[in-house]
Amino acid sequence: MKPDFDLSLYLVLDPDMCGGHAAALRTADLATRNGATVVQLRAPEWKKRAWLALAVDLKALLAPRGVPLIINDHVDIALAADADGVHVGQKDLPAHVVRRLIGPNKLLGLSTSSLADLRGVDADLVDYIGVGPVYPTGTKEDANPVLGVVKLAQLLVEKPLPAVAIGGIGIAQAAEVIGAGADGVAVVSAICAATDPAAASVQLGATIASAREVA
Ligand code: TZP
Repeated sequence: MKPDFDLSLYLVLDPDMCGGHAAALRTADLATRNGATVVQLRAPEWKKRAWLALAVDLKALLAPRGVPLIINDHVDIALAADADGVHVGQKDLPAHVVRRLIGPNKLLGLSTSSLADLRGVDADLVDYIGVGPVYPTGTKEDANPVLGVVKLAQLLVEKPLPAVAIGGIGIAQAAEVIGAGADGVAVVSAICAATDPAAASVQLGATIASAREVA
């Protein structure tokens, strides 16, 4: 069976930004004890052996907490670590291929950044979408053009699936993207580069929860 998932506070874990394998595990531990609801491992600069070692450790940490572990892009690592799902971009393997490889019981997320991307989502194959970048970000060098919150809201009207907003989101932006219709907030630097990842997670989680009450 597919795991339940709650997109509210979606941590995209960049182990280099955290300070390496051990520091990334610690960040994931602190974040998920303090409100993060999903962890995606994304290590664009890492060799697969290192990805796998961290993915296995993350799975052992997160599974008892019921927090899904998603692997960015690499289906083989997701399967080898028995992660809960895979997240792909528009230029990665197509959703129908990933779904065939991972089977029916794992989560599949897809990045989108335009109306054309949204309209291309097959909601029978994909479980959730990422939408962004909403704001300027220094984390992803090849990020698409910034959408801004008005365009985000326009795109989210068309969302075929639960959607998490990403790109340049911190505590100051979280309420705005929830108000624009996002089901959750995906962050890299707001937690991985925080001096206190636990406090950052608590503040993000509280901001998202109160924004939802008024949305
Ligand atoms: N995809 C779109 S923007 C982005 C990704 C992975 C990076 C977001 O990082 P940050 O630090 O939360 O702006």
